[in-house]
Amino acid sequence: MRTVGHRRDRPITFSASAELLVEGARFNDEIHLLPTGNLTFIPKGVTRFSTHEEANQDQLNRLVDGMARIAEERFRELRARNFLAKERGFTLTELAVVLVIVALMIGGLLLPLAAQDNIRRTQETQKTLNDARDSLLGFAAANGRLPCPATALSNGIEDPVGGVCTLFNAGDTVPVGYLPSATLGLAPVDSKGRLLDGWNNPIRYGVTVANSSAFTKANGMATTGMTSLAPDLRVCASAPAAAALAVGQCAVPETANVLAVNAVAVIYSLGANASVAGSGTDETNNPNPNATIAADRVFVSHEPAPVGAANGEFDDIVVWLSPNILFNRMIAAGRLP
Ligand SMILES: [Ca+2]
Ligand SMILES: [Ca+2]
Repeated sequence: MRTVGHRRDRPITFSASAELLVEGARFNDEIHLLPTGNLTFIPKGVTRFSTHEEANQDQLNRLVDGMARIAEERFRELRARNFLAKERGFTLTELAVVLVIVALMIGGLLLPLAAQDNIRRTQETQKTLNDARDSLLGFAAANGRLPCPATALSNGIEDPVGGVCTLFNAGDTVPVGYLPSATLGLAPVDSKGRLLDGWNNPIRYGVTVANSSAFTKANGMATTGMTSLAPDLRVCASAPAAAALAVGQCAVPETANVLAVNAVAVIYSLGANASVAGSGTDETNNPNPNATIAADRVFVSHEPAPVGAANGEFDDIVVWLSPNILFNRMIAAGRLP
């Protein structure tokens, strides 16, 4: 038998007196005042038991049930708090660190992508230029001459057809225009029929006027004869000094700074900087929209150089036609004796 508060045990009777009912109600109120807050786990009202043991057991059961319920509620509460702590996301500091890392990663990815793109365009352009050179050899084998350059208005057709080629600007001494893609049957071309490089800019073409334009006139090479033919286009390793440029050479004497002294034709792309550059010391030698030097027989070719290089930025891609390869093909085709 347990005593709760100052309750006096009373004998169990089967006829509830008013005094016992009052005592039961008072007992319930006392239970409600226990230090468990408002939760006593004992429901209000009067419950009848046969024995005190049964009453005590019921009280204990309700306490145990109640405490278990509280423990369960606390557990759920704690679990919810932990979940919120885990799911609350990033603080501003953490977010800033993450953003810096992401920016670094993107920067690291973009740079190689841009570089890769440039490499791809360069390789594409190199192949286009080589194909163009092959097509010139084929054209020469078939026609006994080389084509003149195209103009911006000639729709990819050489201008003029089979003769002394047009000089495009005042002061020019060599015809330098666009590769005559339509005459050669090359693609892809723009709306003006000009073969495009990897940056979608038209490819340029210059051809020698040596031997009174024998290389572009019908049967000019055969008539002049191999031993007399002296193509004169220069491809220099860098811009010639003024004295050399004045005589159309890479150097004086021409024993240095020279890649070719007898090119028949030069085919080139202005590179990625076509629209904005071309006036640097080296690029200005390859006629382009931004160059100021008239078209002459001197061209420059070397590895790309960045902005700020001694002779300025350089990204032109230049190939040229050797007279010996041309003669070889012409002989094979029966165009030269
Ligand atoms: Ca360029
Ligand atoms: Ca030049």
